[in-house]
Amino acid sequence: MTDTMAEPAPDALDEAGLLRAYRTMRTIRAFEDRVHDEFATGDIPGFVHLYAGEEASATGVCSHLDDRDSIASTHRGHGHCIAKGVDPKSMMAEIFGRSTGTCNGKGGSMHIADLSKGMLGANGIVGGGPPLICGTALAGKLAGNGAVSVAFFGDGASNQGTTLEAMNLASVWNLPALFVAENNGYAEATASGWSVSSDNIADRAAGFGMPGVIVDGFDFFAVHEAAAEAVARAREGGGPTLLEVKFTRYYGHFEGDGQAYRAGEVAEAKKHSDCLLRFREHVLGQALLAGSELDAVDSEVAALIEDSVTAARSAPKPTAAELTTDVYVSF
Ligand SMILES: Cc1ncc(C[n+]2csc(CCOP(=O)(O)OP(=O)(O)O)c2C)c(N)n1
Repeated sequence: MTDTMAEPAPDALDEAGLLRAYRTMRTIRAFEDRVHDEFATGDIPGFVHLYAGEEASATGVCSHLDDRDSIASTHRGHGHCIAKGVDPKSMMAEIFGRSTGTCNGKGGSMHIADLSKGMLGANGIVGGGPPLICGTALAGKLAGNGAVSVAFFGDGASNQGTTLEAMNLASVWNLPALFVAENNGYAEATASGWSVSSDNIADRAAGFGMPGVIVDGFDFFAVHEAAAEAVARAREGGGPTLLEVKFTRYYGHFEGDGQAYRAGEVAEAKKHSDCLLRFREHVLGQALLAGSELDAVDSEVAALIEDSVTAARSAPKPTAAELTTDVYVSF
């Protein structure tokens, strides 16, 4: 590429785009697997909810976004952060509660935010994200800069009044917004069939006058394609979309969850549906990438995660004198 050529669009699935997508999904998986192991040592403070198994959703959606775009996340937010460009090293330090962390060690797993990347924050309040992105979407619309705002939320959060009000408002105000319902089949231990009133969360979109799209969340390419259409529509002034992404979460609801409510579905999903395996099969089958390129990404990511943990463990914790700093932020 010459100096005068523009960078490729973030959503282009050329060789660089495919490698970027694979690296993002692999980074999320390796990050989550390692946090699972580190949590078991007892050295990570607070509550941790892991995203492993759901990587194709954050990656497929965020591959269409840039730094002017905003996302709001959930309590299961590490994957969304990584896909939106937040530094995994600073995230690991944050999860360990160290002052080198993204939020100087005061947010922890459930409150990682990086406004420089348009990451408005992971969120301990179920259903807290959708209203937030109505604010940034309205700001983008008024600024006329083409910025799009995305809310990720779970099947449980889809039943919250805040989520339903936000979708109504986004539609009434024709906001550049995307609502991504990440349906992993459970809200804690409650199966979605017990709490969601229709077979598909996306069916509810009709009631809000927006398109509702269902996508296989293990298939990066399917998410990428569906999100491309929804993001383009929002950028062009066409208003919001509800995208329902269906998959299985690999770990328990939180670290420490005994998972008595489910049996063999995780092993089944890992064996037959896993997003990384499927991606690999697809790009190798179509000769889009070489196996050695993917292996190289795996090694680079493994080294990055190792580094992140070593750095986090040796970093200082915030001092008592810093108790009241970083509490408020001007935005
Ligand atoms: C307003 C609110 N109500 C209840 C809770 C407790 N809670 C934490 S996570 C969770 C389940 C969320 O399920 P879902 O939205 O499907 O997301 P998932 O955990 O499956 O990713 C609940 C009820 C909370 N944090 N906030």
